[in-house]
Amino acid sequence: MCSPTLGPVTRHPSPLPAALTDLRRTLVMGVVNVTPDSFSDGGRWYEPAAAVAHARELLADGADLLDVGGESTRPGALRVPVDEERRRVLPVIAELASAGAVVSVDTTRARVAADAVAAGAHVINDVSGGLADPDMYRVVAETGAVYVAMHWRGHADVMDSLATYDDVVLDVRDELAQRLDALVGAGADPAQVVLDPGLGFAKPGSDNWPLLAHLDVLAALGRPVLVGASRKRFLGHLLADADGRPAPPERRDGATAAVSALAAAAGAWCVRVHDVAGSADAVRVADAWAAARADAHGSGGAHGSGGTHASGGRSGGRSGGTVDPSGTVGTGTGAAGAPRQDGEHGV
Ligand code: PMM
Repeated sequence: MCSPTLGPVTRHPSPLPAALTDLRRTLVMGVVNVTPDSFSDGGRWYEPAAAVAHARELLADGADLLDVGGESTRPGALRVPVDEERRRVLPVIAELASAGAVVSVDTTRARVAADAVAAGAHVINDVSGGLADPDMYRVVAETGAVYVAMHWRGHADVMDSLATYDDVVLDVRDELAQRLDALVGAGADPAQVVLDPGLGFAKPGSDNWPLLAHLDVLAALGRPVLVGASRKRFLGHLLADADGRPAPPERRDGATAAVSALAAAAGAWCVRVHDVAGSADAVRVADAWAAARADAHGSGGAHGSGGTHASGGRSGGRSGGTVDPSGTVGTGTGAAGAPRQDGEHGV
């Protein structure tokens, strides 16, 4: 599990518009939280018009797709009634989709997912990986939409008490493998599925770094990987001040962009972020780096450092090259995280 060697590659899930699948680099998903209480931006874009305006800014900053959510997942958050969740997200999704944006719906509810796809969403992003709603996999199979299955152990009000692992990387991998099997058993096409380690969800700070450092272990399940590190608590702890006070969410965007670059270098399919501009730059840096490495020395490199990130050619968009269609993904670097000390809310 701890091998730094490169693993198998994954490409885009399907179906997605060619404007995205033509891209070889890691995609950037911009977060549009239509909630009064999300941990890093709660309330700022609660009204549909404000959410749409914010989403347009994210597109201008370089977002490849937009993730629209109507229910906060911060630790301790209470459930939102299903009709309230629908009221929040559906008008925003419909407007963005009709304007040509590629939209994802961040929901754990089958009813909301089905309605969102009918309103134009291409992707169902389910932080529960299907565990919160027994009807979700039927909707995934029937709609044929791309489905992000995140690692999850329980709702926000209880998740901090469920963070016990023998080996966090292997346990998360095995639980995601079970989700993948269950999806296929319910009639979904594996090509629809993206896997996500669920950073911060039932994971204290110290558990998030091994998951990032071993994205190759998740990628070995044969599906694209999405990384959602943006502004999370473990980054706040990493950047704590001299008195040990975690950096506040608005101070975590530089670290988020650094994770995006490293995740892209490790072959992640997509990064989900609040500050799109920083990560849009970061994935392009990772891409240019990998392409230059491949161009100068070819896959496997004359300099023998084990790099095998061939560019796969440049096509579409502003760059090419991170996710190698014939090659490999690698690992990032590890570091020690700190346990939660402050009662702060936020994944
Ligand atoms: N994190 C949050 C919400 N949705 N979806 C995926 N797939 N992966 C994540 O890590 C993830 C997510 C955390 O909440 P936020 O929207 O307030 O950042």
